[in-house]
Amino acid sequence: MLIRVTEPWQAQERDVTPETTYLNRRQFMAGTAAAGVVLAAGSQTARADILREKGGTPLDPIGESPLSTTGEKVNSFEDITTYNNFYEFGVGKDDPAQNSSSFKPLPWTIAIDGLVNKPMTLDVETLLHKMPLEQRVYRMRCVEAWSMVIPWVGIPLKTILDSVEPQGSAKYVRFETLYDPKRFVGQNRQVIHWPYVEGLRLDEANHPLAILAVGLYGRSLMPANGAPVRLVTPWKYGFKGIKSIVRISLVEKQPLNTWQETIADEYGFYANVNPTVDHPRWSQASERRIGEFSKRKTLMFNGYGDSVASLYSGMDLRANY
Ligand SMILES: Nc1nc2c(c(=O)[nH]1)N[C@H]1C(S)=C(S)[C@@H](COP(=O)(O)O)O[C@H]1N2
Ligand SMILES: [Mo]
Repeated sequence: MLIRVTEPWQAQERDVTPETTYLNRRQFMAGTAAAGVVLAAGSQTARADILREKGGTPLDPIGESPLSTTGEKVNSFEDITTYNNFYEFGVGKDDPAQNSSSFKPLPWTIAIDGLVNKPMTLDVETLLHKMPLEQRVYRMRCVEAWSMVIPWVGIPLKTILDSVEPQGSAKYVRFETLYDPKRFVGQNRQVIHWPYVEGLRLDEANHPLAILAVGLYGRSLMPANGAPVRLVTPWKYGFKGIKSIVRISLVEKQPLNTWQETIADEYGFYANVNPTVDHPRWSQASERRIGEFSKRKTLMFNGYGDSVASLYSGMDLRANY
């Protein structure tokens, strides 16, 4: 039975269909694999209902941005919110959805500081309810060679950066995820150095395609997708899209991002999607679109080259990894 709650983040497991019921049902189904097809379909729907019930407050009004990717099938709410990379909740693809049910993103503030004239503490409620939000449908290409199409809701990062007035010496933007092992169970293990850090060159951050996303499918973000605010840079590998941001700093030197720090010969700073530069352990020439069977060719800059290639003129794209 589903009980509506006004603030989804206040929902306890007992208020909605308990996750344990779903899990027990799934374990039961695993034992009856022969009947699995029909039962699985029912369970998928039930799960999507649960998630929708818990999945954020409606965001309004939302204009569709002309910068949206059109003509491609958008992934389902279920795909987008249950197949995730978010090591703060665990390293498995279904860990973020499973381990985030009690995570309450609000209240939340983001410190915006460093080489700026007007440092500020941004209350995320302001972002959610007082700023002009747009829907942006973007492809997302993970460095692990899978992809999705996601209808984000957010605002251009440039709008936020302009409001703090970056100084002339500011050349890069550094982003930091919340460090709180009590709320992020995955942070109790040192799989990577916490907090997760990412960075962009200031001109990349000011590019119109770069957004701070606060929602998807017209609702505020699920914790698994980086609630309440995460970065989205669709021409770069997914790991640049840092989640649950608490600090944005304008800095002079190129920040050391988490994946470069962790495995420098496999992951770099720019991380522009590039089908001609293979990962040391796999090809980047093609990708698996979640929900499809045959592989797709990966596109240079994930298909956004017309608008972003000029950011890198004169640079060796092979060194862009
Ligand atoms: N803080 C943080 N941000 C993160 C990650 C993470 O583990 N921690 N994973 C990244 C990776 S590898 C990808 S592909 C995207 C996945 O975003 P999604 O789960 O919303 O599809 O988030 C990125 N942002
Ligand atoms: Mo990724």
